[in-house]
Amino acid sequence: MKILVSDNLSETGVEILKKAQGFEVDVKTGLTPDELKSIIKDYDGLVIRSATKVTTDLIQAADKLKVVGRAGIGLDNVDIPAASQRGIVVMNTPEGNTITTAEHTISLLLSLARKIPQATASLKGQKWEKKKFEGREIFNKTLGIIGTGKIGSIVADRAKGLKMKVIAYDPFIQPEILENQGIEPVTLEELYQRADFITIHTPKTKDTLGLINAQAISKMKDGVMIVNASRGGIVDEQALFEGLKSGKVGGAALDVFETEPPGGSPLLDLDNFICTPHLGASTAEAQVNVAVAVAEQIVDYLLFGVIKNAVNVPSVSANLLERVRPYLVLSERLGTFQSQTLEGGMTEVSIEYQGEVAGFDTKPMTVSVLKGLLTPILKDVVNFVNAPILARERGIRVIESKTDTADYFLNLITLRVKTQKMESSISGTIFGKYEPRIVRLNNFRLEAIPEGHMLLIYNEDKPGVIGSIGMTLGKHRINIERMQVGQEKEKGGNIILLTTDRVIPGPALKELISLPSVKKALPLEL
Ligand code: 9EZ
Repeated sequence: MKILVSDNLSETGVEILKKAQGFEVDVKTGLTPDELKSIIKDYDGLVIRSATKVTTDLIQAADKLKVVGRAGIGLDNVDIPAASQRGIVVMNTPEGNTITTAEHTISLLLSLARKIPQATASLKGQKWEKKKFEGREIFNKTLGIIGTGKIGSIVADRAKGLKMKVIAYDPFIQPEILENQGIEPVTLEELYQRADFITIHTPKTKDTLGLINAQAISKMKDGVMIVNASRGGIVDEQALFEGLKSGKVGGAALDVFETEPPGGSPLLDLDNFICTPHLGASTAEAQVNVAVAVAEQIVDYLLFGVIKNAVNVPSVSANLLERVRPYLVLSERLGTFQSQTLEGGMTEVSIEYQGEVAGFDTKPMTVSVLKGLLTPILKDVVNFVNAPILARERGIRVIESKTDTADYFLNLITLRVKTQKMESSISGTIFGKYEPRIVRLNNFRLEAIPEGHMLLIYNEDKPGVIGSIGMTLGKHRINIERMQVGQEKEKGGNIILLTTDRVIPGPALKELISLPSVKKALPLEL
């Protein structure tokens, strides 16, 4: 087995690979895309961090490649669908650097409160400015945490150790789960009103991009201090600049930026702004953790066929995989589709398997459903191993049922999801041997291919609506590839499901929603 390590990997990880039976390991970092492409054909495994770009082009040339392992979490640099198409397993290490990132957040919080970076710079400039650097205590202050997954929870625990009062908002975690961790669950509005310090620990999603904007800041306490060591762009840098300049925001610490490095950002000139160059996950311990994890995972897969933390392959034995793959694909797509139509955090997911599919072990399909449901909200941390754990940690009840026959279909998978705000159901089937189809959405019968860029429109049943939608999309040069129209009987409205040739840009979506008969338009990425 030949393994290429193409980004800097802690030596401990390289050693694990070298010691594995029959492994030959090359470490070649800093290759250009062309150099990498010219040598990749000989390798069975590729180990990367964030620098190597695993593109379709590279994958085309990778004749023997079976696995790509990312030491760390983010997979922005890997074309996952292209890898899946060639049966290449993509793995990451979602747990190796949570503590490190939480600790960095606490470091930034205390540095901000005590102006340590500014005071260091002053003293190194031969000054002794005691008055200027008077700080603030954090004892008894309220910390507002947005997003309480793995990292946010550890931040909460550490902050409680420092005797802060911890309140948190996470739309996808049941309030009782936060209460059990000694965290007071609050709405986002209340968090803004009460927090002396605010820290963000969410992935970057369509809901969190620009979350901390001018409007959000205007709701916060005067002098609030803001920390972001999650993802760049969740804090709107222009709005933050204005808040810091006016004094509304007392101080801010960013580890991540809209563009990295942030170049000429005016934030860098402000006295009450401190920062680090995306160091959240950068400790010796975390780098060893992720290197060891990725090395062990690659060895386990290539020598023993055991898949851990894969983002594109469920854990199923190879011979069974052939037969159940269509159902695994269908399950994941149904979950991904439905997740993007939901409002409110999920409280219950019930999955019904009917017909032929009920004859298989359905556990992997349930895992696929959960991975599909969670990925749009939690992004790269979700994989085919931890999806059920992540669901349980969020207080989501999962119920499975099976019946041997399905009305009208040879096989049918139905998801019924309850959230704090709504209930929704979706059904899908496999046509022929391999073709996944969505056949029902609540009371709407349809036959849609769950793939690509889709748009779900709820509209009033009136003449001319479809025309106006087509015109609007056409004006923005968006081509409609497929279209389904139907009535949702109980709600008396119409539903249109479109597949478009590309992602619908914000302005086009705004225009669609403002059309007189359009009630709702949800873009869905499958
Ligand atoms: C937070 C969120 C969404 C959010 C998204 C995810 C954990 N988490 N939190 C505030 N995945 C909207 C507003």
